[in-house]
Amino acid sequence: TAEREALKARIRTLLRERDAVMVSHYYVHPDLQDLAEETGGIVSDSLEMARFGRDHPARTLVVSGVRFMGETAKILSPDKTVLMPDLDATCSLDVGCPPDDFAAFRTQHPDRTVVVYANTSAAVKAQADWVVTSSCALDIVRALKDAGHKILWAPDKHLGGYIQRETGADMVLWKGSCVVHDEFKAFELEALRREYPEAKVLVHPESPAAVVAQADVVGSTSQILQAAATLDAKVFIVATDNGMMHKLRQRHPDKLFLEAPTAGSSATCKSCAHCPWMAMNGLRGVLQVLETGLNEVHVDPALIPRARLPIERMLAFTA
Ligand code: CIZ
Ligand code: SF4
Repeated sequence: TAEREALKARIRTLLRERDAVMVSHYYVHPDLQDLAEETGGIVSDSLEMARFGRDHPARTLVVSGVRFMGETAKILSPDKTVLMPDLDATCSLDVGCPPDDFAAFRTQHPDRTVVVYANTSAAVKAQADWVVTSSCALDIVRALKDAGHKILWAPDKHLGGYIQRETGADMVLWKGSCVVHDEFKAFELEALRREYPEAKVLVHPESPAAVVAQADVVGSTSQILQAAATLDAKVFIVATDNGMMHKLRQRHPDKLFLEAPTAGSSATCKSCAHCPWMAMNGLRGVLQVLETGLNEVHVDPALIPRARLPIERMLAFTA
């Protein structure tokens, strides 16, 4: 619409004037994904968002995603200004892993190497040996296991369980979950697969084990994109936040992408898998923070050096 185009035009101008660049996650609204790419920013997963923000020369990063992504950007670039459309955009994994409770959990397992998922607060990252995202978690835990480490894992129990099954590593798991991926339903997925027997099934490992077990490819958002490009198939069933459908359909207009069924599936909403916090990001919010400088992400400076260490280990491991 005309209003959307006017918002985008204004944002483009302000990005230039403010020496700012947009960093968007695959799960946010398509407008924010496309605008980030058109203006020299990036749309990606949390690992590449972190790397891009660290390496880009712009003085201001506008992060469309959820709180932990803005915090990671700030931790890696404390001298940059990090703005987010809505500072209340959090994540059920972050909320479900309070720093004090996590410290107590760690104390019960002093002999274990602490590996935390990027979807955590700065105060939890500051207690970790390693930070991982879903695109590198498997490789990092496998390397740690091979080096003789026992693992303390937090917070996603499904991703942790998947890694445990794949690597055979000795892991104790925090029992958190993602409100979106936890809702994918194995029984309904079986039914959909019977309807589309030629479909390949792509599953994010934050999903329950019975859903992961039906996957042709288990992987992060970037790995799901890659599978859609490389697998010899025309139909895919995708179990991850449906924000992902935009990039999949944009890159492969000749292929059919079906959303894996969730508890909320119905005639009008076959799958209702969309993160309520990712949905808080919009063009209006981006424009507002560029105009006003409001919604700046702050991380306690006392936490930054310690939180930065395990993130930089991950970036070096995956470089
Ligand atoms: O579910 C999320 O928040 C994901 C997939 C984050 C990420 O690592 O990109
Ligand atoms: Fe967190 Fe799940 Fe939302 Fe990702 S999709 S930000 S893991 S609640």
